[in-house]
Amino acid sequence: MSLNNTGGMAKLAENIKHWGQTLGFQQIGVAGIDLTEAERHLDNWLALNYHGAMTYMQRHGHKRSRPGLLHPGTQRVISVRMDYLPETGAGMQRQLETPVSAYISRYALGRDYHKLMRSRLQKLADRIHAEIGAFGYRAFVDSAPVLEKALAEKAGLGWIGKHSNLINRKAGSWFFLGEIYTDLPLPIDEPAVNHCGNCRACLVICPSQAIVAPYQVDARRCISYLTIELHGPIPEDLRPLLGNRIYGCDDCQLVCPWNRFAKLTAENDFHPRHRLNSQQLLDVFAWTGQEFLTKTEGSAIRRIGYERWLRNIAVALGNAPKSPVIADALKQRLHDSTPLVKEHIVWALQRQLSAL
Ligand code: B12
Ligand code: SF4
Repeated sequence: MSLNNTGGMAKLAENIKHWGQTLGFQQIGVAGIDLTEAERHLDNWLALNYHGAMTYMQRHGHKRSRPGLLHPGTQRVISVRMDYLPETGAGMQRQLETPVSAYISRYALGRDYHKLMRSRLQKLADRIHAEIGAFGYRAFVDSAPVLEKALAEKAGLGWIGKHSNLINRKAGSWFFLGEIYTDLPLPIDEPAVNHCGNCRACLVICPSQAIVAPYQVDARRCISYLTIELHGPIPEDLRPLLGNRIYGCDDCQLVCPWNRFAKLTAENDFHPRHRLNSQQLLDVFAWTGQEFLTKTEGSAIRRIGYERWLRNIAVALGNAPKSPVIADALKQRLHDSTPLVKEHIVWALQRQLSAL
């Protein structure tokens, strides 16, 4: 293929989209690298301390919003998305509304997406290499300081919604993002247009009022942050708001009207392992450290470790309807727990025993 003219680059971009789809990506787009507006929002978000203890969000200066600083020579970003939803809304809603059930975010039920998408992106880069020879690139899936949503929006994959996730008109928001930074001057796609309109459903439903204004999430209040990213104790005033969510939170996406158009995942690897979509709180609380490791092997859940796993479940048990069985299970774990877990168990026991 001759790349010496714009026609050659346009043909290559068309081929990349086709190869990407055969590799399992639902959509592929090309963005330029000017993220000036997103950078302003990012700087503001950091200045307000909305990142909480996620120090990695501020560690890299402007590398996150200036692709050329992260990977010198970058001219374009090939942005991809992959659907991950393994089941329809009814199953999720049932699990969420049953207080003794353990709700785990749908994105984390199967194999860790970082691994799966990285290897597919590498295959896409290899395919481009096979066609045109050596070219400059680097592939990312939430693995480096990259503003994935802003890039995907520019590449036409969807718009950043009021809950701050990327939404696609025909596919909702239950998908992951990944990208290839490249020095190829591919033609740039049209950015996506915002279709949130007057809807405020996500702001209203958010259990912890973490969406403090449209497009602004204060991570310190977000249940996803509290159950996954936060290492220490969960602030006491927020614990009741977690309900039975023990790993991540999907409420703002569950309520989004655009998710009526979401497609179920085509990846077997994203299907629930070890019935993680339908576990009971008492069962997962009873897992030994070894069971935790076995049942979360290859899953994103593993990175929070056994201690935070128990911390989160203790909070959910404190939020469950009062029951002597739950109180007994909490008491039994008291003696062999770390100080962090113990403190959360004591909190849960106080709530369980207060009116028994
Ligand atoms: C940090 C992070 C988090 C943090 C903070 C979330 C956040 N909103 O930033 C926490 C732990 C809370 C989190 C939670 C979740 N995350 Co997360 N997270 C990230 C990460 C690593 C960086 C996001 C980022 O850059 N934040 C910085 C802030 C400034 O960005 P922002 O809030 O999106 O703000 C943008 C706009 O809203 C706008 N903006 C900001 N302020 C203002 C103000 C005004 C007035 C306007 C008009 C606009 C505006 O500009 C900003 C820049 O574009 C990305 C991966 C990556 N490298 O990009 C994944 C990522 C965003 N997460 C993802 C997922 C799946 C989730 C969860 C759904 C997981 C779950 N089920 O628990 C939740 C969703 C919570 C939510 N409502 O955001 C996916 C989202 C896929 C999608 N369809 O969009 C990503 C892209 C990972 C991936 N590779 O797929 N996440
Ligand atoms: S993930 Fe949950 S807690 Fe976080 S913003 Fe969405 S609804 Fe709120």
